[in-house]
Amino acid sequence: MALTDNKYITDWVAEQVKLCKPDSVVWIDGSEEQLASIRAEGFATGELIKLNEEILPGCVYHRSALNDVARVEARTFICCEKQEDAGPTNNWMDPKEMREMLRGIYDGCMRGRTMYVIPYSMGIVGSPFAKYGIELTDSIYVVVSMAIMTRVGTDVYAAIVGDDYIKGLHAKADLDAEKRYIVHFPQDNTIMSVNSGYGGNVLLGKKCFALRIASCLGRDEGWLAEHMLILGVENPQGEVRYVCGAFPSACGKTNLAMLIPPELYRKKGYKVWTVGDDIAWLRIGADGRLYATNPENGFFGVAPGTGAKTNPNALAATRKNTIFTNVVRNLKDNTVWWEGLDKNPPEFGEDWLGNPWNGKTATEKGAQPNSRFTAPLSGCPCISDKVDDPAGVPISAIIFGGRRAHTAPLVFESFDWTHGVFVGSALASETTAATQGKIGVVRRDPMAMLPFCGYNMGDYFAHWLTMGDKIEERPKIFHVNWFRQDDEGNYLWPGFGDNMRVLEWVLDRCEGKAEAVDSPVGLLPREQDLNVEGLALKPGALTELLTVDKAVWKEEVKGLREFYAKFDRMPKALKEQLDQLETRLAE
Ligand code: GTP
Ligand code: SPV
Ligand code: MN
Repeated sequence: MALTDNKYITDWVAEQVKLCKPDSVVWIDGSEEQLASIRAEGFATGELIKLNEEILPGCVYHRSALNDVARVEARTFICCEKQEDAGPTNNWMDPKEMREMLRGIYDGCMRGRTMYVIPYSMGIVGSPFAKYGIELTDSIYVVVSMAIMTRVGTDVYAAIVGDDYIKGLHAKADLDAEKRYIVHFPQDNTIMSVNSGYGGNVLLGKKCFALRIASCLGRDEGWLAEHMLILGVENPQGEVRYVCGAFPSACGKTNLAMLIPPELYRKKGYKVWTVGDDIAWLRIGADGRLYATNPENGFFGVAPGTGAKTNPNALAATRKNTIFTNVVRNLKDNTVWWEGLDKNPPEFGEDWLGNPWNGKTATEKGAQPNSRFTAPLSGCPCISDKVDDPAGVPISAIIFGGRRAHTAPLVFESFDWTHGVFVGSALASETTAATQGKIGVVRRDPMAMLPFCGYNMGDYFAHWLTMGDKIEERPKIFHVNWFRQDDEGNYLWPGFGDNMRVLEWVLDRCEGKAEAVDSPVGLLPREQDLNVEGLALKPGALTELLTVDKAVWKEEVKGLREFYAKFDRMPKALKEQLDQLETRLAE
């Protein structure tokens, strides 16, 4: 039975039912009772596997299809009216044509299945900044995941006014990769996803809504939807300063957001608090400062590499009520394992494909490189007490970063907001397993938003510039690179908890307490400006980490010029920044 009498919702659901022809429709109310019965159904069909209730209470295991383990950018579309409004970095198709084609794919695709109606909120229900969505899906995995990642419940229906909600239709269909489409219609606030069961393609509140659609809303309403972590650094005086960080997929947002400072900082009383690990909605507050909220309610984090040494907080967050996707199953005690968890892989395991896997002798990886955990925010030991504050947290600094083996120094500061926007627009990173395609090739990923900006990125850069004009106390903008390597391919910087040392310089710069020197690319710390006490850096490593190689950067400028040339709508101010960088490099 429908749980709302809002005609804008019931009519739309009825239309989708007519199209997809499910055997039954279940309206999700968000209650634990209902979720438990849906999980039980998942256990019965094998879509979900219950894990060891003593060791991992409330946790389940799930596998997605072999050909369906990451986002598919080539099959992701922004179908606004005019192609130029989608811009040169998005796939586009005429919205009418796309709807027509999709109709053929969705027609009857839920026969023999149940359609679930999920009412969800991005942000605190009823808060002025919350946005609502309804996702229709034929996947139990989606239902239980959305219940972790977003705020699901009947209160969402009461909060929706008229047709002011994002409509999402997801169908697994046949999981046919050739007919897989992730499509956004920003003018109708509609998302259609078909033939996938992988999180990033099907948890429609996340990338599709909170980034692609929300970026369009932000453009129209004067705010920003960003692919950013949000963290708070508490100093020994008990004051907390907040930082946002945009790094491309699988480049360290979750890890930085949950950082545990090195002992020497902990002894002094430093702490890091997590507000968000993937998405930030940024608005200008009444006091003229920039405020960030995390629209999500959970973490959809990369499993491999998450261990007691690298990210104990993330690991702790996954010990209860978590869904593990495409990791190794330990058949002996019905738990999970992945590369980088510990040095004790299971002997009697099952790899992510479901084949027998002995971690003591295996030559192949057991977990898919983009295997993930879906865990509630509330399970994270370092979750900020501001995470549920509808006003959000005031931002002191914005950090852009990527994986660059060479080129980018450990950290630099931009000269001002406009230069900072330029630095964001120039962000590049080696590709990872988070998206289908080749891994390890450098690509431009402006503001880490290349796959997530729902409109023309030239307009998006202009929007960033305009936001800067409106913010009274602008955050300083920085660039970091934890991934610089020596000639043998070893990381020069220890990363993880030790990134605190860089955060300290960043925040001290914001308060005018730290020194910096000029370089062609921005303001750099001198070696003595970074606290490296107790670090066993290789001789010369720090010097190299803080070196700007002009020859390498001249190549970078060339690449950037090619990238900029793709845009008709590149703001003049950014083109001038590029010219100025080139001039500084020639000096
Ligand atoms: P998405 O969820 O895809 O948006 O990714 P993310 O940016 O949250 O990435 P995440 O923090 O999950 O990191 C991905 C990988 O980078 C993991 O395998 C980490 O172990 C590795 N990583 C994170 N931080 C560091 C670091 O400081 N140094 C090094 N060397 N590796 C890191
Ligand atoms: C990313 O790829 O940036 C992610 C994971 O955060 S997904 O939700 O799959 O997009
Ligand atoms: Mn992400």
